[in-house]
Amino acid sequence: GVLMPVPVSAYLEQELEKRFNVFKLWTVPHKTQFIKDHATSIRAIVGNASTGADAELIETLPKLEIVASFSVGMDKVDLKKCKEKGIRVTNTPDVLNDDVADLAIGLVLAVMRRLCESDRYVRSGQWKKSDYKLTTKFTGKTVGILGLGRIGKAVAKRAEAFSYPIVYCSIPEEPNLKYKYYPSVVELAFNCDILVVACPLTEETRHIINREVIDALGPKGVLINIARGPLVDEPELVSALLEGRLGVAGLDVYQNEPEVPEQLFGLENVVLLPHVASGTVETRNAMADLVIGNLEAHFLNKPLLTPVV
Ligand code: 8YV
Repeated sequence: GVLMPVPVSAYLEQELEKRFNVFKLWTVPHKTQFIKDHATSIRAIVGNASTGADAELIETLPKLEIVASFSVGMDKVDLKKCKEKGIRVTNTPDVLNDDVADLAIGLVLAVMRRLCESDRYVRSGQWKKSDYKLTTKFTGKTVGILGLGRIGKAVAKRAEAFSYPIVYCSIPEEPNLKYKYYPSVVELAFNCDILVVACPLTEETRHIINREVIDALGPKGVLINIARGPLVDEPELVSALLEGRLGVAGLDVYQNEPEVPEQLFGLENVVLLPHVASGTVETRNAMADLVIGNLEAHFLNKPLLTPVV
């Protein structure tokens, strides 16, 4: 059997049900009891970016062989525990790079050219009553990318059409001759106009965007986060936006989703999206196919398509 703690994709559910006995945890009233009752028949978990497999769940399932996450980010899976217990782990890399990078550029344009605010200005009838204020030019500004991995590179490729120069910081350092490297995120923030956060969330990167980094980006700076909420010290971000110490922010992810700091709701210098960077039909189906491919490979004793552990 395959345990799904949360719904992730209707197409994936349907395809899994053709092949496996699927336990949909969100449909049962007493989850802990249900897991106990079925513990010995659950051999796989399919979670996502919000709910993966923590140590407690892994310990409850003695027959667990594989965690196949419907996400590229692995911060909600206890990888150490999986390694210890010989449980395989897979994710869904690459198939979502284009969408996430597209959305990062979309957010830059949205915040710098005030697209959402302009839309509200037209809809509310303000156009007839007041002049519209000028915005800020994107082309020619410096884009800084934190994390030049699969997604960061896709962002850089798109940014090349707008930005000069492109600069980056990556932990560990990712050699790239095309773009200028800064060894620290503070230096990166100090030397760019637009900072795009595109690195994985780990113990080392939690709150990597702290007050010092936000202040280095400054009152004209643009912060874009399409990675993970906890990479940013959220209360610091909120106060910087409220106080005008940071220019604008485009956010797809938050510290405690689906909670979003309500102080941001009244601000015009933010664009807020509900964690949708990979959310196109095409990409979500490709992610689902990877999950299925990995599970099939595992149960047929073939090499996994996208192994993490
Ligand atoms: C998803 C994500 O939004 O891949 C990731 O790491 O955050 C996302 O693509 C999520 O897993 C969809 O359920």
